[in-house]
Amino acid sequence: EDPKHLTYEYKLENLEHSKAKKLLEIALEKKSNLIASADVLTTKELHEFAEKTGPHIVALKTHMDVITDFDYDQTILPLIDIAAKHNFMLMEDRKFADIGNTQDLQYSYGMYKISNWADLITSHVIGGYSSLDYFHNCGVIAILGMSSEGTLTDKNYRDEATKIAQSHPNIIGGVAQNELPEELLLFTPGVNMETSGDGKGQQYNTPDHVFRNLHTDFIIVGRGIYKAENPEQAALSYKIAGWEAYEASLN
Ligand code: 5BU
Repeated sequence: EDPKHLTYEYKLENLEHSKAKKLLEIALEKKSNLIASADVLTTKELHEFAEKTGPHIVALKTHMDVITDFDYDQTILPLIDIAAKHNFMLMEDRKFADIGNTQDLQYSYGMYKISNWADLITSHVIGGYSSLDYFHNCGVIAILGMSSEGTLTDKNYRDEATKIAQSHPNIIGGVAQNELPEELLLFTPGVNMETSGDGKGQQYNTPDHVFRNLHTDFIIVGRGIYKAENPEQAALSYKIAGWEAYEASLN
């Protein structure tokens, strides 16, 4: 009988994209499926958060445009070193949503120069298949479904967006709140073990729920970690909870 949830080993063998393989290798090595979302406001907090959570995560997800003192050399270069030291990938949650030419410019230019350092980026697929052609050297994670109350990503949208994600070679997976075809890695934000919402539309589930019911591959946790009294301990707790939920979902 087929297991309910495919293993990381199976996906590592069957997925082609080098960034997908790398992510799965780190997951197996660290026994972690945790991506920490570093939604902090300063370079210092970002680096401290990366140092503390680094040993426990497969990737650090950023919104670089909220860093108030962003400076490429001061913010990005040390972060690259921290990521190398603790062996995690860098995921910029940029959520591109434009025509191909503009996305090409936003990806490589401006002050963030995302293409220089991001292993993974998020992008809407609202601009259509060819809008995704310019994301070279990174793994693209398509926004297929959102976690927020009242999102417009209804079934019809998700189905059409998923078809683009399945067929585009730059795309390694999707952000969604539903199960995806096996050739796409599933990344699920809206994970928190303490609360069911944030009063601003965010809707939370537990790690257990998202592995058992959605067969997710990676959980994304922000405030559950960076707002915790002890973020390092919280990262470890989410790492353990995520891995146990993954193992339980295999049976
Ligand atoms: P939180 O603090 O765990 O709620 O943070 C969740 C993060 O995931 C935050 O950076 C969001 O921008 C991101 N996110 C999300 O919460 N839901 C979605 O559907 C997508 C991204 Br897409």
